[in-house]
Amino acid sequence: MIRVWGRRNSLNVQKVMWTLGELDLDYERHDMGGSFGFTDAYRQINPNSVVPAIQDGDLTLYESNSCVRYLSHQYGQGTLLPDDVADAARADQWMDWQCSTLSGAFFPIFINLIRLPAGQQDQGAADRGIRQTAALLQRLELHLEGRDYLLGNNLTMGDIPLACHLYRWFEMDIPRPEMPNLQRYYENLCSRPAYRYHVMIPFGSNVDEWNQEEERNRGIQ
Ligand SMILES: N[C@@H](CCC(=O)N[C@@H](CS)C(=O)NCC(=O)O)C(=O)O
Repeated sequence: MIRVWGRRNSLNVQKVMWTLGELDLDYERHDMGGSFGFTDAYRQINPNSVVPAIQDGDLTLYESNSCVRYLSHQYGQGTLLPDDVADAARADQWMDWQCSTLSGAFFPIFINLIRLPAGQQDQGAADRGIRQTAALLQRLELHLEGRDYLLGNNLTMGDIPLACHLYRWFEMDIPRPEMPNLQRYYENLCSRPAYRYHVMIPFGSNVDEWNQEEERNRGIQ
């Protein structure tokens, strides 16, 4: 039984939950972070006071992409973790691109349009984020030509971090340039039950609705 700490509406927690869902693993999720706060016991596991963290046997681990990688290596050889070493490296590359590049462009959009109260929002920062994210996604658009997923025909761990952003990108009330390959990729993701269950969780259109959704998801496994 794998334990996960983290609120259900956190993008970084969703990476881990979706991985568990794809691998059909048993888990127990404990609400942590956001309106649930952080317990001292949790801070012993993740002293950074962010979510997620996981425990599998003797191993406790934080950093969402490391958790996705661990679960894929341990339980997803030949599925989420490609057998071929070069393909595994390509999957790693996309995971790193998400946290080194995409995440920084996307963060100001979500923070300023959803998470902050109206008086504290910085529309200029959100607009810059929208432009930068669209430019980055344009690279994906080119890459996805002729591919169903980032590495080809099958979902791998390389898709997971990045695709968690796409639900928000496609569902937010923001301008989006037309990107047919990205749209097709998103539809492939939406056809996966584990993506729908763990990632496609409504986030509302402002911080009050966000908080209501967070509460609505309390305790849901
Ligand atoms: N690099 C870390 C970042 C974790 C992170 O920033 N998590 C956010 C949620 S997505 C968090 O814990 N925020 C504070 C909170 O939820 O209280 C990871 O990928 O795990």
